[in-house]
Amino acid sequence: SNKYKLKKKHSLIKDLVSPYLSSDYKHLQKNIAYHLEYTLPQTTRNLNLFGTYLATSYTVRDRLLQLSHDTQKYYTEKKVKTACYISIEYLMGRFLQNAVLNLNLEEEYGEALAGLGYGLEDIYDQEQDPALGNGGLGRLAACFLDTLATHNYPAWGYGLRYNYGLFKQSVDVEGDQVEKTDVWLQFPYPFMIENHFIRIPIGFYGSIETYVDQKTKGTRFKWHPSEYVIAQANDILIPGYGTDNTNTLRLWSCRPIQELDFKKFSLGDFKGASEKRLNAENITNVLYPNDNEMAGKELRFKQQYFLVAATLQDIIRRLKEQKRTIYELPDFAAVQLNDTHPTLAIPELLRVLLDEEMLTWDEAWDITQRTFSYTNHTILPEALERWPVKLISHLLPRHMQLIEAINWKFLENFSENNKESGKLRKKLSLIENSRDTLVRMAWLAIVGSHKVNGVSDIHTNILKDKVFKDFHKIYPKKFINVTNGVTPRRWLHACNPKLSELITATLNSNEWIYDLTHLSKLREHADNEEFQLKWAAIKLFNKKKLQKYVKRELKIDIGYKDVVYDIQIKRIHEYKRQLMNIIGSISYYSDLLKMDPKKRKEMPKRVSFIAGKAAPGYFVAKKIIKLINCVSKVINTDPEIGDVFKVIYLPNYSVTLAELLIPATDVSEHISTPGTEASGTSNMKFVLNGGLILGTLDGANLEIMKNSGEENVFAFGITKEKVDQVKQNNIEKGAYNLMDEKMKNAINLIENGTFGNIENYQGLIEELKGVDRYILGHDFAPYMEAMDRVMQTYQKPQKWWKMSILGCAGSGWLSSDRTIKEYAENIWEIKPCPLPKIESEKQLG
Ligand code: T68
Repeated sequence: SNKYKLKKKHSLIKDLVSPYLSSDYKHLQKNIAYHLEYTLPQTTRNLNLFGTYLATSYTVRDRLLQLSHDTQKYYTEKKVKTACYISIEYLMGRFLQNAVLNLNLEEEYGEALAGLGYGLEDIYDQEQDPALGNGGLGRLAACFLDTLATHNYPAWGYGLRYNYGLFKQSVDVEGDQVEKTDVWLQFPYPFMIENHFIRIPIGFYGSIETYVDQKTKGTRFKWHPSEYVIAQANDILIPGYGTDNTNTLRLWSCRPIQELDFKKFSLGDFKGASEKRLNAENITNVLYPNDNEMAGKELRFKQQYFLVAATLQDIIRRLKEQKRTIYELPDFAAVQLNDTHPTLAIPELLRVLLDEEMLTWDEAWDITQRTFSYTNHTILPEALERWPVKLISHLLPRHMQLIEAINWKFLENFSENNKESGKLRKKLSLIENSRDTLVRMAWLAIVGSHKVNGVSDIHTNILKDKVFKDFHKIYPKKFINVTNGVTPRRWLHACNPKLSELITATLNSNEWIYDLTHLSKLREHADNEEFQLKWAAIKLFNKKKLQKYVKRELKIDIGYKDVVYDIQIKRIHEYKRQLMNIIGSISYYSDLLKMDPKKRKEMPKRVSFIAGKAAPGYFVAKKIIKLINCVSKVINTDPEIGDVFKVIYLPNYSVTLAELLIPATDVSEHISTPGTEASGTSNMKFVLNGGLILGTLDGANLEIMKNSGEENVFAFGITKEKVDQVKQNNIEKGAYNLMDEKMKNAINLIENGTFGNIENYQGLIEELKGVDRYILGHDFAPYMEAMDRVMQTYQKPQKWWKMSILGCAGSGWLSSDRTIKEYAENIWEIKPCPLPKIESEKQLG
């Protein structure tokens, strides 16, 4: 039979390729040479670092392809339930090192490349970061993918392949942020594989046809889009650490239905001939560069629909390929909505089930709710998505109709009879009647999902008690907490190899790499002087690496021995309070200047690093960057200060830069106004690498304090419950009147022009003196006091390193492995499905 022949062909091909993929170093070398010779266009020119990086990457990709084929085949045989993570952003970071480590081929590749005259590190360094995300939300998705593969969960990631990632940032002579397009695809990216077999048509605009279903005599609807584009699949294969399971991240790029309009072309209208192509390509052209803010642009809305429509068709196609019925969808796939950006998946699935599969409303709604779940990442009102009804009706008329139907059926449960329930209906309505009529996407996501989760304890409580209070009353069981986590593979094992080695040697096992709870055994070494010295020596080594980078890139000389490296790295946002940090530096600078020179020289030394991008349209954030740079210039060139204190702004923050900074950090700042940072995830990465936290009672800081011990965190400031009162006082009495004297003095220095023209900072200062929404004035004194504690503690090495070790020892629960286990068990109901070991020669080292 045909089936038999196909099976035979499969095994024939496998037999033919498997010797090719053997992984001793000689073989790898042959494979690299093969790709240099036959895959790249010109061997003579490719015999350089970059060409060798490409060829090496192709050999890794070959191996991943085979593992991925085996994985998909095995999952299909086992009829497993799959998690599908839909996210409009993935902040993956570099791929090559991660893949080589996860495949456990570092030694072999090192040897193979050495034989060709190259160092593995230099080859790794050739790769560009694919910057298809903004910040925490996108990076979380990337950590989840690593964990899902490592722990053998059947899972898919779905996202968009933007032509241009997040902009590249530099700083001009005036200290302003300059944005440049990130053309990451100008060179081949070997780890992304265009899948020519998966091309899916996506409709927009058009009209709705109404007709009577002859069988049921009920009314049915059909959407006739007036425009189509194609969703083209681009696959990135995600290897797990120490396992053969290799999952897929499928990124859609938008193509036109027709590449060129020949009619227009032959009439000489060359521009018109390509118009449709350009319009289509536009959809996946750029990543919107906002973090924690809604960009209310039509093109963004199109991106969102394009992503979910392609993804759902892909999932349903795979379901049907397995000869399963549409009723089985919730047992086939658990679809997670990463924030509200993919919420249109809810009306889209409903449309497919009603208009194409011809299910009844009740059947379709039941399947929809059982399929989806939704993660909220922010409570900032400016970030909660609301889209105009007018815009939705125009672009997706049938979806708007369905959203109205969902709303109507949902509100039916709440009578209109009295004033109270009338008020409640208004609050619960998916459609808001303000100046514009708007759809509240979070409301839609809550109603259409079976589970809604926040990303830290405090954040989930705020969702339940405040932001989604009325929904929580109606569906108390729907809301759960799943605290974020980070992958220990990238964020310790790969980025801090020396610490990784020390931990493995101390615990006598490398099991911690995939079961991080083993770190707790480091506790017994926390007081051990010899161990402390080793631990401290590694920090010093990592600091030296950073010091060299600063010298090379910024031409600034900083010390690293007996100098505290204090770091705040994250997107620039008012709520994250980088402004408080830099005003703190101004204040400290002014204190230093007032000191007796002899005493000043003896002060403990500190370098304060700040890095992070501002959204190009976020005027205030850009002014904060300018202030940081201008302050840095004054302090760093002041001969009175010398090496006692330096302020360094590092441009173009990225995953790769974070991998250099985090292992080199003594203390990191997570100083958001209580109640504003949903979780934060870099705080977790620092603790994992023996960095201490200087932080507010916000987000995951609180849980870190609980698990690593309060005494091992430099915490300061008020609880979130007290914030409203402080804000109220600011409004009533004027923030300036309540402001700390030292902060007033620092602001005075800005105003008298010490850091350049005051006009630049007028807006920043007016806000601080007026309402001060993020209560910097109130928190300034405790912040400075906490920094002082940091500096004092650093003078007592035994105490410091003990804190550092205990922090790390208590960070087992910070692994995204723990997070994903909770998603798998409490939301998705999926189980690990490891490939049998026989299928590969690879063993864990
Ligand atoms: C972050 N959110 C949270 N948003 O700020 C952070 N927003 O506390 C949390 O740890 C992290 O998510 C993971 O849960 C974001 O990063 C965005 O990037 C974003 C992007 C587009 C629109 C709105």
